[in-house]
Amino acid sequence: PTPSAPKSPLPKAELHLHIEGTLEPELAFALAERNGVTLPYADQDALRRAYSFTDLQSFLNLYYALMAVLRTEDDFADLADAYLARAREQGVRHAEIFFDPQAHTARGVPIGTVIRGLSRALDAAPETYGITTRLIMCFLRDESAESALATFEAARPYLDRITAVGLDSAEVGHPPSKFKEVYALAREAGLKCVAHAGEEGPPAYVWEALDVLGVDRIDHGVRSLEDERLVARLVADRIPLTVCPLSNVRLRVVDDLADHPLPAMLDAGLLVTVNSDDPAYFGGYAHDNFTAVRDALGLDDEALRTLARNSFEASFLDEGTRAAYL
Ligand code: ES4
Ligand code: ZN
Repeated sequence: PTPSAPKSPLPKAELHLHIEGTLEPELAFALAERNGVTLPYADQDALRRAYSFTDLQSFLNLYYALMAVLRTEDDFADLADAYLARAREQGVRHAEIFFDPQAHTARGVPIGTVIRGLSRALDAAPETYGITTRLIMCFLRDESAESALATFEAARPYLDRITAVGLDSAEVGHPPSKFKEVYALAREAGLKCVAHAGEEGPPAYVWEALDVLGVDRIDHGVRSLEDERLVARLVADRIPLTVCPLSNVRLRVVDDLADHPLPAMLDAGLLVTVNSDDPAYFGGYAHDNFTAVRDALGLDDEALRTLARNSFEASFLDEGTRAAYL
C-alpha cells in the first residue's frame, strides 16, 4: 500500500486570534516560575480541568486571571513566538493578532512592554516561520469609554506597529456605540477598525458596529442570521465575519458543532472566515477549526477552499500580496 502523504494543511490567514488566549498551561507554569508568580492551580492538569465554561464571562474570568504570569517584554515575545510556531504547523501564512493592553496596564505592565515584546516575535516571523502578521489593539468593552481613550493615547507612540483597533470582552450591556469617540480617533490616525459583535449580543450590536463605529470587519457576528436585513447589508458591502467554531461550542454560543450556523452563513453569501479565537482554551488552532467543521458539518473540499480564500480576501494585507493569495 502507498504510504499516506504527510498532510499539509491548506494555506490560510488567521484573522481572529487573541494572543493572550494562546497561553498554554505549560508556558503559563514556566512563566509563573520565571516571574515568581503563584498560580491558584497545583499543576497543568489541574489548570486544564478549569477549562469548562458555561458562557463568555466564565471563560473571561480565567483568561484574565492567567495573565498574571505575563510581566516582561520577554514574556510577551515568548508567548507570541510559541503561537507562531504552532500557527505554521496549522498552515497559517498570515496572522492578524489581537492584544488587550488594558488587561496588562491594569496590572502595572506598561503598554510599551507589551507592544515591544509582541513586536519582537512578530518582526522575526516572516523569516523564522514564513508568516506575515498584523497587530490589532483591542479595547475592553466592559471598561469605560474614558479608559479606552486613555489607552489609545498611551499607544500613540507605537501606532506604526498597529494596523487596527478592536473591541472585545463581555459583550452584553456594552454596545459598540459606547466607543464611538475612540473609533473616530483611530480612523483619523489611519487605522482599520474591527469589533466583536453578535457573539452573545444581539444583531443590533452588529448594526451599531457598522453604522456607528464604521468597522471594516465583524468578529463573530454569528447572531446576524437572526436579522434578514442585516444579512443583506453584510452581503451587499462584503463585510467579513471572523467566525470561531470551536469557541462558539466551548462558550455555548451554539449547543453543538453540528448545529453551527456556518453552512447557513456560507449559503447566505456572507464573507465568512474560520478562526481560533483563544486556542489554548477552546481546544484547537486554525487548522483544527477547519477539520472540526469539515467533520461535524460535512463541508466538502470546495467549501474549505472557499473559507481559506475568504481568509486572505478579508485580511488587511496590502492589495498586491492579497491578490497573490487569491
Ligand atoms: C474573547 Cl471569545 C471572546 N469574546 C470576547 N472577548 C474575548 N476576549 C478574548 N476572547
Ligand atoms: Zn474573540
